[in-house]
Amino acid sequence: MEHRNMKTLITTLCIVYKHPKILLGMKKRGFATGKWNGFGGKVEAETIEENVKRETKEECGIEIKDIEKVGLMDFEFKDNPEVVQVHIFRTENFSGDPIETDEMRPQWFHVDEIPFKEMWADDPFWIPLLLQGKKFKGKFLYEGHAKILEHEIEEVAQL
Ligand code: S76
Repeated sequence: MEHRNMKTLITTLCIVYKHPKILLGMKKRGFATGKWNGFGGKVEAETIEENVKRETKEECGIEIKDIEKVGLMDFEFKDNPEVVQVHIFRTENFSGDPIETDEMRPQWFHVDEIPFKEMWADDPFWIPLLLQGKKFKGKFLYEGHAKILEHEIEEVAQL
C-alpha cells in the first residue's frame, strides 16, 4: 500500500452506541447503497467534528454530542489512485429521535445481532474494538467493494 502520489479523501463515520444497542442506517442511495453503515460523509469546508455532526443530522435527524474519536482508517481500492481516510467516532449522547431520510433508514441493533453480512467487509475487524472502548488505526486494501486483499489494524493509546 504505497501512498505516494495518492489523493486523500477525508471522510467521517459515527457509531451511536447506547449499550446494548448500536444505531446503523441502511444506505438508500449513492456509495454503499444496500449496506448498513454508521453516519457520516465527505469533509467539505468544515472541521472533521463539524462534518460528522452535520452528516449525522442530515442522514437520520439526530444531534450527536460528546463525540469521541476512536478510529482512523485508510481504505484503498485496487486500481483507484485515491485513499479514503475515515475518521471514526463513537457517542452515546444525542438529542432527537432517529428518522428515515432520503439517504438512510436508521435502525437499532443489539450488539449480539449486528448485521455484518450486510455491512462493509472491514466492519467485523473494528466494530468489536469500538464496542470494547478501544481506539484503533488501520489500513485496508479492497478489490471491488467486497473483497479485502490486505489489511492491518492495531489498537492505539490515542489518535
Ligand atoms: O464501515 C465502513 N463504512 C464505510 O463507509 C466504508 N467501512 C467502509 N469501508 C470502505
